[in-house]
Amino acid sequence: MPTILVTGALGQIGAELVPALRARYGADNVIATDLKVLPPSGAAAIAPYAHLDCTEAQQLHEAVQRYDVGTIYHLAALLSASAEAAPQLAWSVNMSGLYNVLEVARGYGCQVFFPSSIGAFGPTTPRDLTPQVAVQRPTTIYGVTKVAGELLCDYYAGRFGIDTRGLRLPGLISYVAVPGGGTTDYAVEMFYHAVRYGRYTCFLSADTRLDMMYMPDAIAAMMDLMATDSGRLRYRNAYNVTAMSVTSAEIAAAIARQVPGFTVDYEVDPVRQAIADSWPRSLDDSAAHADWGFAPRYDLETMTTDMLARLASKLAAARSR
Ligand code: NAD
Ligand code: AKB
Repeated sequence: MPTILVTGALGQIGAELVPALRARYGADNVIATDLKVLPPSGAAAIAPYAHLDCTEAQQLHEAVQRYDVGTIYHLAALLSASAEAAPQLAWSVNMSGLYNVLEVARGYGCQVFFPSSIGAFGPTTPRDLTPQVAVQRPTTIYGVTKVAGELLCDYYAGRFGIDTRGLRLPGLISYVAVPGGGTTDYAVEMFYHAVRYGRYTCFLSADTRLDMMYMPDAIAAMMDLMATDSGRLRYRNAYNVTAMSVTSAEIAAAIARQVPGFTVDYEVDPVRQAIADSWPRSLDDSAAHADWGFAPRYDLETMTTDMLARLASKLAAARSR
């Protein structure tokens, strides 16, 4: 089978997507790549691994040629808070990276997965049950790169016949790798702090409501979308997907039901609060359900139970080393 290449593979999603792809398609058929240069022991632990800067077109061409790549999961990007702190770098990584991936896909006939985000919407979008097709005027550089990325994927599909597929992902909650500079990082931090300290200071207000999803559902959604018969896909830019629409206080309450005495206080960071306030409170993901059978398994309660159990054993194992 053609090889799968994952860019940005050492991040929050890649840390779980790569093992899942290897379990389904075989370890040797999935090449993990990232900007990070790993020591030989680190690279060996996740082999096959290659250093790859997606802003360097030549590196992508060489990797696709060397490994006979047929599918690219393009995860490399700066997330919303990091992007707002370095907008020029965000444009370069998020846009040049995607352009290089699409160009190499055009040259070698690769299928491409592009993760968009709830950040592709803005304050003029309807915030509740945001439709699949809606106004997209984001006010963050992250959102600008996500909308432009969606349009570019659409263009390459229509103009060159490239098999591009994408998801508008909500905030992802996971325990394997820590999140990499997003506005929704508080949702993950809350779980870590509950297990470690029994308390957390949240950088968004208690009533901030955003869409969230547990990582196993996100990984399944990406792989299911990529495996779907292409004739079923009405949208080539990105499908809305979500599992729960929750406030910070509701996540805190769900944790407190299982970690007695857990408390959260709130010290709002105006930059990240403004980003969150410009995003949808809930997405309408009926197109994903209808077109390719998207069906998340975890809600807030079941996710909380699993997250707390997995984190407790992970942190205990780390302490005993
Ligand atoms: P992350 O920040 O955890 O990981 C990104 C990875 O990209 C890092 O390992 C980083 O080293 C790498 N990288 C940065 N610049 C690079 C470059 N020039 N070349 C190659 N690699 C580079 O991000 P993530 O959470 O894993 O997100 C992956 C993708 O999913 C991103 O496009 C992000 O916008 C999107 N997304 C994530 C979430 C979420 O909650 N995690 C939600 C919506 C969308
Ligand atoms: C972020 O907060 O930047 C990401 C996202 C929702 O795109 N987690």
